[in-house]
Amino acid sequence: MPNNLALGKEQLWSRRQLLKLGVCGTGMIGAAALLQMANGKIKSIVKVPPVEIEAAQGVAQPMKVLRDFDYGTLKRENGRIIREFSLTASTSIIELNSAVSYNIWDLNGRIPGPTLRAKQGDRVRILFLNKAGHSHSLHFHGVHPSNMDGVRPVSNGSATIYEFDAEPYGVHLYHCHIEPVTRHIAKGLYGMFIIDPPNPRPPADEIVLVMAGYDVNDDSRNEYYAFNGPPHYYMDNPIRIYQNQLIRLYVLNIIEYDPAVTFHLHANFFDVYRTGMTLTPSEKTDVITMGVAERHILEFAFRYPGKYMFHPHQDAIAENGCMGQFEVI
Ligand SMILES: [Cu+2]
Repeated sequence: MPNNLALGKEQLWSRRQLLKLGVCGTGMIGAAALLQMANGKIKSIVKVPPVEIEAAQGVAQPMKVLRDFDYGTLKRENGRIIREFSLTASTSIIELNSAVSYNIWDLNGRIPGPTLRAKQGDRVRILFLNKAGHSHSLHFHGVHPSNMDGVRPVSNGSATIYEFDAEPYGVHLYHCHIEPVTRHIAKGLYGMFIIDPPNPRPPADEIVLVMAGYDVNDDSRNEYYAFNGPPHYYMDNPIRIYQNQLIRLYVLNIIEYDPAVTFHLHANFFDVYRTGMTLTPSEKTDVITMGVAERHILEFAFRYPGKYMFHPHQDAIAENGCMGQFEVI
């Protein structure tokens, strides 16, 4: 069974990559050749190790969140393509460890919310339904008119539509903007919003990491931290990646109450594409500082197999849950 699953996932991933590159239908061999023409360094299509996603994980779905991109539903209206997304806010409970549960607001039954993905210039429409028992909103980072800025409250039980052009390309985010904003974000109402450049980036194993904190005793300080939902998850369940495979991390810091954190990767250096708004890296480092809502693309490949940790180098934050590891195979 695991082998069948593995094959299925790899095929699925390859197809998704090909779809993104617009070469679907040319077949695997043709596609691989096409990639070689596009970039002399690329030897084959992207290889992604199989991921076993537990069936019922509730609101915390860290293995799914890693490589789960929501491209929306494409519709044609008045000769224009609309990329339509649906986001529903609800209430739920996340298990932070075996002893601590925490009430949160989720989006589409998960924390962080879905990673929405569009291409620069797409018309984007977000149908937002609020069933979370309190007024909320969705404020998107990017360029859009004032009335689409998502700061007006959407009362419990009602819905609204946000519509704008996806620009500029980069790694952006969306979050609730109802006061106290710190509280509304810290309780789960955030997600990543990736706008791809007109010409796609080179193929890579693309991975989403969202750093967040949890203030469970209302003292405006975080007691727990995490990547993609539950604390410490990727320490116990390392993220498997392939040796010498280009890895593209989309990293967001949405930790409230702490002014900034760093992101550090062990035994390697990464190329930094600040806010994902460039096609060439601005620097190479192994630790980068990120203020609240800052996000970057970080690229690297591992030369040697084994396990390698990643975490903020504020070690107390790492030790309270914002810590994980890659397993290079
Ligand atoms: Cu809110």
